[in-house]
Order: sequence, then structure tokens, then C-alpha cells
Amino acid sequence: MKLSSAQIAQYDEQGYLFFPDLLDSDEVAVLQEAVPEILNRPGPEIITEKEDPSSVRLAFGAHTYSEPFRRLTLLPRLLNPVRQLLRDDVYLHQSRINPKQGFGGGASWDWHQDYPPWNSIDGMPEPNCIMVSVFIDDCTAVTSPLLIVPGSQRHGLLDAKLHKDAAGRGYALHHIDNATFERLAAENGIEALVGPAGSVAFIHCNVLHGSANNVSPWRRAIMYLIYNAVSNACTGTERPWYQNNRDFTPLCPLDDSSLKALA
Ligand SMILES: O=C(O)CCC(=O)C(=O)O
Repeated sequence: MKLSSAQIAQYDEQGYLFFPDLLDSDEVAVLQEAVPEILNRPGPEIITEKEDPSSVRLAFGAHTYSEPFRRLTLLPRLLNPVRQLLRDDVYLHQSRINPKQGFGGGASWDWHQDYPPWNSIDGMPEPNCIMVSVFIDDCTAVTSPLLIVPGSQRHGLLDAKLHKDAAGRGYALHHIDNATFERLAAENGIEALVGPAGSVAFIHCNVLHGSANNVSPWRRAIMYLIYNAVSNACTGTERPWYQNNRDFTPLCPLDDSSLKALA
């Protein structure tokens, strides 16, 4: 897939591009089948919900230990647009699955930008990084979709406070204050990213986003692939491999059918 100059301009303006059904149903089935084993892993890369330690909040690093997810990260359909948008070769800074379990198990995410901890803790020089959001399950109005404030990346790094509780549970989150959120939402609106499993959103790392509790009975998993420009490699070494990958080798695409080949 090659983005047109109009799509690149749209990304620069709105901070995201959305493609429904970028993966087909066979590819989605391969990824869905791999999820339970990932969520059952022991190890610090699996972060559980505060209120329910039996429910996983984030599973980091699956591309390193799950073959379907490794292949996903190297599909030309994802890599080529990312390289175009970042105007560089890329490596994967981080990957994380948010399974967002149903029955309220997938708790809310307050409004935040992703870039602050990568900048202040991992030493990422610039917000030249993309959060590719791959819908593993259907994301609908009732399964607590990802909400974004389009165009908010144009406001740069917003004032935010480190959420201590998140830091204590192995990941960092910077919440912005209500007044700033209200101003940006009034200016740009809020959009819900809804679409069938297999849809993909390319989101700038400074786009303000969040989500509510998933009170539906259905899981709403999204795999977040954080691609960084190789010229923007991180200098920090504090965080572990699954949050701050230190291998900056440029990624090379596989054949576009390599995920489907596992079906
Ligand atoms: O998937 C969600 O509900 C939100 C996740 C999120 O905001 C994040 O991982 O930064």
C-alpha cells in the first residue's frame, strides 16, 4: 500500500488515517487465535488491571514471542505507509496489546498523549513516531472504542502530570488537565474509532486519546505497534526491552501474504 500525497497531508493535519478492513478475515483469525496464550504468559511484560489482577490490562512485546504478531509488524501494508509518514526507515520502539476485556474488566484510560514518557524516560528526541492501532476484535460504539481528538498533535507536548498509579504498575501515563482537554475538544471535536476487526489506524504519537470502561460482554482488543524513525532513536536505557526496544535496525517488509500463510 502506498499513501497518496493527499493522505499524507491529511495525516499531517488530522494526526491520523483510518483504513477499515486492512487485514482480511483469515489474517484476523490467525491473530485472534494467538491472543489467549499471550495473555496467559507469566512475566513482567504482562500488566494486570488494578481492580482485577486476573484481567490483563496490557501485554507488551508480543511481536518478539508470537509468530503471528511478528509477521504482522513486518507487513508491507503497515510498514510502507509508516515509512512514508515518518519520512525515514523505522524500527519498533514498543508493541502492546490492550485486550480491553468485557464486563467492565477493561478499565478506562484517561486522556493522554503517548509521547511524554517516551521523551522524558526513554529519551526519544522528537515526536516522530506513530502508534499503529490494529483492531484484533470489532471496535463498536458499545465496546468502548478508542477516542481521539483529531489534530491535537499540532499543539505539541501538552502540560501533563505523571499518573503515579500507572507508573507503580509498570507503565507510565501522563494525564492532561481538564481545562486543556476541554479547550482542545471544543476546537477539534472528539472522534470514536469504530470499525470491524482488521481495521487499522495510523495515529501520531501526540494525538490526545483515551477510552471508557468496556461494560459490554465482548472483548475489544487492539494491538498498538509503536514505530519510530531510526533517526529518532531513543537514548535512555532505564526501561526494559518490552517498553524501550534498544535494537534500532531498520525493519524490512516481509511478503504481504506472510500472515495469511499461517491461516
Ligand atoms: O485501547 C484503549 O482503550 C486505550 C489504550 C491507550 O490509550 C494506550 O495504550 O495508550
